[in-house]
Amino acid sequence: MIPLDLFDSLLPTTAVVREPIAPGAALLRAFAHGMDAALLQAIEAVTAQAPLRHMQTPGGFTMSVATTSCGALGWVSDVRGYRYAAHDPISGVAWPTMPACFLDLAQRAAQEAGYAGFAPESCLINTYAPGAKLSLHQDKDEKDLAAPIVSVSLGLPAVFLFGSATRKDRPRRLRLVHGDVVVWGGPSRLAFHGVMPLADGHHPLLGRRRINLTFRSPRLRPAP
Ligand code: MD3
Ligand code: FE
Repeated sequence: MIPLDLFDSLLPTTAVVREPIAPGAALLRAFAHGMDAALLQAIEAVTAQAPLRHMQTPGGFTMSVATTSCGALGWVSDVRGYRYAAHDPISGVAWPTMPACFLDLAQRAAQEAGYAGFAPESCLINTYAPGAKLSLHQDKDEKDLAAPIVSVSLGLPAVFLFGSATRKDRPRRLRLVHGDVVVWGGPSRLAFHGVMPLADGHHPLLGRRRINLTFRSPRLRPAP
């Protein structure tokens, strides 16, 4: 009997394809690929406790993207503004704990992009049905701007827009597909970004939707 792993050392180790996309930002193509089923199962466990909902913007609009959160803090929006809260405003109880596979993925991706020691306290789960979009904005509700943001794309492909820290530069377009992970930090942390209306389609695992996981560290923590 020939052992199946006899030639393993002759094969190249599976390399992570890291594409620099802007100063401080890196695209890790297919980084979450092998974990997709585990991630989806964990997403379902979270949404069973804290259901997806269409939040109100402070300007009185209803978001086309459906959201929920897990971790110590969840991102919420209503007429009073955007903020992080320890409790789900629907149930009044703490957000579900962050699944271990979420934390593991976010930390490994951050490490791979050069941000060792990333400890996300919050994961926002954004769900896009066909037509849903996210207008150009900055993520600036977090006090710790030294911590990166890790974003995981699952399901239908999306056209992601990202510009500079001012609105005047025309944003670049980036197509993000199932399994792609982007780490945004350093000079790109305050870049304007958004998502074009989702094109209809069917994904073998997720069906007619896109799910984005956004890992953040909203609280200011003293440097180690
Ligand atoms: C670039 N979500 O929830 S995460 C958001 O696909 C949000 O649902 C998007 O933007 C989504 O706020 C994309 C990617 C992302 C997040 C933060 C960034 C890109 C960023 C901060 C600076 C630059
Ligand atoms: Fe954002």
